Amino acid sequence: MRNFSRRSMLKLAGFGAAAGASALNAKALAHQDHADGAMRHTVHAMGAVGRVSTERFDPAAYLRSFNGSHLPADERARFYKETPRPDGSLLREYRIVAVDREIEIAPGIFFPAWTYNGQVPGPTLRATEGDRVKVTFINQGSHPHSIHFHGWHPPEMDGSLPDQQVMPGATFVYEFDAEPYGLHLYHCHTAPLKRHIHKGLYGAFIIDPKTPRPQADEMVMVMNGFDTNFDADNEVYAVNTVAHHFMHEPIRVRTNALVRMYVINVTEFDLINSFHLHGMFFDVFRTGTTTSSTESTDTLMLCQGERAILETRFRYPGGFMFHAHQSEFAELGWMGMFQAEGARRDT
Ligand SMILES: [Cu+2]
Repeated sequence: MRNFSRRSMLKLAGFGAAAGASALNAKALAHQDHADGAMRHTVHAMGAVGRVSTERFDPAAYLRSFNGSHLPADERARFYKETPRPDGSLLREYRIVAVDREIEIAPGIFFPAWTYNGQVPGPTLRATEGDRVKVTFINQGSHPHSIHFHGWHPPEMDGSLPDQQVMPGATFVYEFDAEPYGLHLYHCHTAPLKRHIHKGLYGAFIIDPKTPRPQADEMVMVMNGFDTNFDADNEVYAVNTVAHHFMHEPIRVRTNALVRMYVINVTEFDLINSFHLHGMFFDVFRTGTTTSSTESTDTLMLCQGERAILETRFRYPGGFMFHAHQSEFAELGWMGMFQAEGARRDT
């Protein structure tokens, strides 16, 4: 695998360099003459040049997949099963397998990942408060791993201590009640922790309140980064793993409809990450542990491991950019577009 520095990634992304210029369209390279004629500026295309194959992992399918809802029925049945319990709650059983797999994170850039069920992030797990969650974890990877869930659970289910590591070839069953409601995480908790998380062993764990949140168009956005040359610094950033994916394939939403984003920061090596949405404001439900919003903003800052539910309604049809407000992260892949369709909402 070739090594890429942050600078060479910036070049690949088409910023400030001629790299890949032949692939940029003429419109994007339109020149602007300044009044004094002394300076000529080039408007560069935004986003990586080329495309990442979505055959093995499609960030758009991941976006709206809960408990494997996008999978064919037989494939889903191998991963997830729900059984009603006498009190009206559900027993939710999952099968999660750790496997080493090379994944494509930007056009032609491959990363030797460690994955849950072959994907980064791992599948989104979703339960309702009071359900019983039972996860059979099988380690088929080359290193010891575990699953550490955020939320209430007894210490023996924590997956963090040395004697709780699951050796290659071994299996462990995690079982606990789903609480509290909110937007949580699961991730490997094997030392060195930052390496095990950064290699791709993480996923979203949503617990819905017993009285459900209002019907909405829901999506999961995991802010992640990849250190492709192992210098403890990320070269590629993304939402849902693939750099600039949603620049090429905008997230389609309807105007007026309630849009709910489950936003999680699992970026390693950078202390914070952020989510900025153009042209509107959104309501924030920090950690998802309230049903009334605590904040209205257009820029949300999240520390490592922090998450929030965001809700908004698109007022105008058209394209709206979203990206990290750390400009460098945006240029290295953490940037996307919404495409809103429908009638304009005049308020
Ligand atoms: Cu691990």
